[in-house]
Formats: sequence, structure tokens, C-alpha cells
Amino acid sequence: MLHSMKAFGITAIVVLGLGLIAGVITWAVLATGDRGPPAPTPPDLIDLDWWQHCVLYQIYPRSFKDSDGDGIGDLKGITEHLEHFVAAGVDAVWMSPIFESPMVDFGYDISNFYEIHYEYGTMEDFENLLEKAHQLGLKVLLDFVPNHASNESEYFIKSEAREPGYEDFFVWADALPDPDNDTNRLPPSNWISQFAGSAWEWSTKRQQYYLHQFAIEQPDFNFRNPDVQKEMINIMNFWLDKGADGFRVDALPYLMEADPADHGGGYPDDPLSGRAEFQPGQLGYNVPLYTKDLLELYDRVHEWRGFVDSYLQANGGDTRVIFSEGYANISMTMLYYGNEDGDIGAHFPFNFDFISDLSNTSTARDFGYTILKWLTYMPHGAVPNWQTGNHDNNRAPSRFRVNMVDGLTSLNMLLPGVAVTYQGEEIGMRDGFVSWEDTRDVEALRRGDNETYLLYSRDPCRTPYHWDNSTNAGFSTGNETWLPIAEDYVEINLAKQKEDARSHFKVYQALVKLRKEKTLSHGEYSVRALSNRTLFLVRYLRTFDTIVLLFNVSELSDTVVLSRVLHLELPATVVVSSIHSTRVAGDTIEGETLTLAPGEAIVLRAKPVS
Ligand SMILES: *[C@@H]1O[C@H](CO)[C@@H](O)[C@H](O)[C@H]1NC(C)=O
Ligand SMILES: *[C@@H]1O[C@H](CO)[C@@H](O)[C@H](O)[C@H]1NC(C)=O
Ligand SMILES: *[C@@H]1O[C@H](CO)[C@@H](O)[C@H](O)[C@H]1NC(C)=O
Ligand SMILES: *[C@@H]1O[C@H](CO)[C@@H](O)[C@H](O)[C@H]1NC(C)=O
Ligand SMILES: [Ca+2]
Ligand SMILES: [Ca+2]
Repeated sequence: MLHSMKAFGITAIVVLGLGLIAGVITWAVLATGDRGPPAPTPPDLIDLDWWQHCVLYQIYPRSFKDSDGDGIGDLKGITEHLEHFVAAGVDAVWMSPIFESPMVDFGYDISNFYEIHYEYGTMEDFENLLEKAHQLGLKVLLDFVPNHASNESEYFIKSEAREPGYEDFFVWADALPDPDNDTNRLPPSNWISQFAGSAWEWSTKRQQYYLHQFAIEQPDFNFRNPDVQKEMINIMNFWLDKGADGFRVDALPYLMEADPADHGGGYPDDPLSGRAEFQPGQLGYNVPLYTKDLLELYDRVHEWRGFVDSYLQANGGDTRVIFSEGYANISMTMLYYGNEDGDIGAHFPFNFDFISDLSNTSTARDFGYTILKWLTYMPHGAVPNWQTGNHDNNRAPSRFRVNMVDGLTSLNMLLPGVAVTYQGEEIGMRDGFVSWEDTRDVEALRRGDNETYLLYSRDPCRTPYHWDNSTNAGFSTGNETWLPIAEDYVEINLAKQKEDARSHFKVYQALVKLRKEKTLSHGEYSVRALSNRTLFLVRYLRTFDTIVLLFNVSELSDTVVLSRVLHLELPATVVVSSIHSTRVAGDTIEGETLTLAPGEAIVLRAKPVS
């Protein structure tokens, strides 16, 4: 299967092999701090493909920019502001779903996979967006949501009506009899939806249950049906033909469920977790043995990778990519890269470890451990990626501490591989407060009540982008916005940060610029905790300057001994520092010790290792 990918695998292996091909050639080194033209690329450093070291920015279209005053972000708003990505130094954007949808789950419930949602604009608006983005040198990825459709999609309506060709498009099953009550019916299994309650919903029309791993309005496709598999390829093909550069693929761990054929014709119950803190019907009550991480789902990912690779071969142009989304443990996550049989999967699975494994109580040792976890488990030759937030989780400055913003951006930008930015992170946006009355997120509404909703709500990280300090933060000229604007927009906004001498945005820009150096695109890395409070990340590549990040992740100041930082030869020069640091770019660091304030991060340029 998928022979066309082999070439990619080999390229990636060579690229990530990086392993300092033992001092092959010595290049003239430019003096630190006095930089002339960039050193030429040694012939043995392979050119990376566009995605392998890109800065990838997630746009949440509903909250990016409203062009027509209805309080909802839209495609024209994005198109008008594409220059922002160029100014920031972003290479590629991916947009949360823009397709026709009843918006129960804000676009993750798609009713027509081939149309643009009317609140976001028209197909022409999308084509204009794509054209301008490409002119500006930006790649544009779409969100592909294969697990489910909206129950208002033609697919579901036809399937519910048992129209030939669609009858088995979704996962339908008969009710089970209730042994205690002849007139009652029971769902086919005890499976629980991600948004709480049974994952099975009764259809009066069809007199059967259908499966929905997410909301009742999001019936799961039946991936055991070859027609469904074909339709997914058709959808991808349609958007690649439009010019999309690839896909972020949604919710993959839930793609497939146990096959009744393997279980005597019925759907097996998930085992109970036995955890007393969960009530029946609450996520966590069951262990999702039959509903999550099924090995067969990876075959679909391999197939999609094969499709985008063959599309490239047939149509030329730049590589079309697949970045997979799924919250799973490290071994199941790594399988998205491919398996040991040589079936290559996604270009990479998104790395959520900064979100799932770390918080404001994490020490520098926890940070080091988490970073090395991914790099340790990742298959040889694969491309890592990093991110500290997205549209499903509280924003990083709110989960960690606000004085850590620049340090987190530094880690993201200086670690090997792809740096992912969630809309607003480049200016250090924090969670907005969203009252119960203003709550729109289906997960908060279905899992929580007016007391507990903030435990589940994804609204706080989705409040509109802060362009400036004008009404509605410059997001919209309307009287109302679909979610409230976070109150701190007067202080935290892009226009101000462009003016201020030091700002998160300027730190972001400086880091993106630094990323272009060969040390960061091609170099080796070392990550280590110097104490519970401070960690270092060193990037080095023989005759290229060594780049060192020191980051105090704690609430207390910390004095570190610089001779313990691998490959750091003093004096070194500050290139970037967090905005509250007393050090500024150009400062020389030469003492034996260095004291870092709480949350402080500094990035140093030092002599090459050879
Ligand atoms: C979709 O599901 C919701 C919730 O059960 C229901 O109210 C609505 O009528 C359904 N729509 C269709 C077209 O079946
Ligand atoms: C039996 O089930 C029916 C339908 O769900 C319900 O209306 C009825 O109250 C149940 N009877 C008993 C004794 O629980
Ligand atoms: C990850 O989950 C899978 C199945 O969900 C399980 O078989 C495996 O042991 C887990 N691995 C780790 C490292 O926890
Ligand atoms: C971490 O954040 C939570 C709220 O998100 C807060 O209650 C707690 O005090 C914080 N802990 C530390 C050590 O900062
Ligand atoms: Ca609008
Ligand atoms: Ca599924």
C-alpha cells in the first residue's frame, strides 16, 4: 500500500538525521555580533520542504475579523488581514471549519462539505482568500472533519430515510430489549458521547439508534462502508482542486469503533473505569476500549496520505500536507506518523503535550521531561511540532502564568520542527471571561451547568481577536459580537504592540526571524533542567552560531551557573528576551552566574561548537 510515499519517508529521514555528519567541511565563521551576509548552506545540509520547519498559524475564523458588522468573523475579514501573517513571519495558516453548518459545534458539524458557510462568505470569497494568500507566499490548510457530519447533511437525511446508497453511511443499530420492562428499549451499548450522555440516539423515523461520539447533531460516519471512504477522498480532492495546500484532520481517535462482526453481531460495552468521581453517562465513567484509538483508523490515515501524495504526483506544485489531530497517549499518537510496516501516515500528528502534560504547577524538570517525551518516542526521520494552545483549550497565559508568554513562544520557535501558533498567541492574548448567559459552546452547555460550565467551556479561548483599542477591539463594527470581547483588549492588542518598544508581538517577530538560521532549521538540540525553576534549550550546528534559551518557569527568581549549559561559551549576546527582562537584545552575558526573574526567558547567541 502507498508506494508513492516512500520517497517522502526517505527525505524526512535524511533531514532529521541531522546527526552532525562528523565535521565534514569547515566554513568561514562570521564573528558573533558582527554579522555580514549569511553563511552559505553547506552542500550536505538538505533543503527542507516548505512544511518541515514552518510557522503554522491556526485561524479561528469566527473570531478573527468581521468584515460586515454582523459580529461574526468571516473570510473577507481574513483576506483583508492576510498581511498580518506576513508581518508576523507566519508561513502557513490552517482555518477551523468554514463549511456549511448549523453551527451546533461551530463548524465541526458540517451539513455540506462542498460549500462555504453563509456567515463566513461565498466560494468566491474563499477563492479570493486563497489567491491573495498564495500571492503573499502563504500556504492555506483547511480543517477536514471526517468522523461525523451534521444531522442536517444530505448524507444523514438520506441515510435516515434508508435511501439506496446511503443506508449504511452512518452507524445504525437496533435497540436492545430491556429485560426489566417489555415496553422500554435500550441503546446498543453503554458508549458515552464526548459531550456527555449516551453516544446512541434514537431515530423515530428509522426506528434504529445512530452513533454520535460528539453531539447528538453530529452522527458518526460508518468508516466500514467503502462508499464513505470514497466520499472522503472526493471531499479532499475537491478542496485540493480549489488550491488548498492540505488539511488539518479532526478528531481522529474517534474515527472507528468496534465492529459488531467481531462481537457476535452486537456492539460490546466499554469496560467501566470504576472511578467514583464519575456518574453514569459522564465521560470518564467508561474506559473507551471499543470507541477510541482503534488500530483500523490508522489505515484510513495512511490512505489519505497516499491520496495527497498521489495528488502531488499527478498535479505538481508544492507538497500537500496532512496534519492529524487527536488527543491520545504517546504510543497511539506516534502511530499517526506511520507504523513499522512502512505505512506512512500524517506529515505529523499535532503535539498537545504542552497542553495536556504541563500547567502552572509544572517545574523546569517537568518541561524538560515533556519536551523529551515527544522527541524520544517520535520515529526516526519524523518532524516534530509544538504548540501551547488551540481553540479547544484555555489559552497558555491563563493556563500557565502571564509572565511566561515570551518564554513559551521561545520554546515553540526554537525547538526543532514546526511551530504552531493559535490565533492571538502572538500578542499574548489571555482567556476572555464568558458568562453562563453568553456561553455558546456546546460542550459547556451539555456537560456543565451554570456552576460548572467553565470546567468545560471552550468559549474563553475563542473570544475575538484584539486588533486595536477601538470598539470591539477592532474586530467588528457591529453592536454585538458572537462572543464577548475580552476586557483586557485595551492593554493587549496588536496595534499597541506594534508601537510599543517591547511587546510580545516584537518578541514573536524576532524569534521567527531567528528561526531562519541554519542552527534552528537543521541543528541538533539539547534540553535540560538546571534546577526545578530554570531549563535550557541549546541548538547547535558545527560552524553556525549556537543558540541558547534560558527560561525560568517558576514563580521565584533563580540563579543559574552558566558553565552547566551545554555548548554555551561566554561571552554570549542576548538576541531576544521576554518583555519584562532587564536584559535587552545586544547585551553581553559573561558572568559565571545569571539570575533570572520569575517567568524570564532570554535567548543567547554564542560561538559555534566547531
Ligand atoms: C438534528 O438533531 C436535533 C437534536 O436531536 C433535532 O432537534 C433536529 O430536528 C435534527 N435535525 C434533523 C434534520 O434531523
Ligand atoms: C417501561 O418503559 C416505558 C417506556 O420507556 C416507560 O414509559 C414506563 O414507565 C416503564 N415502566 C416501568 C415500570 O418502569
Ligand atoms: C496507550 O493506549 C493504548 C490503547 O488505547 C494501550 O494499549 C497502550 O498500552 C497505551 N500506551 C501507553 C504508553 O500508555
Ligand atoms: C494555577 O492556576 C489555577 C487556576 O487556573 C490557580 O487556581 C492556581 O492558584 C494556580 N497555581 C499556581 C501555583 O500558580
Ligand atoms: Ca461577518
Ligand atoms: Ca467514529
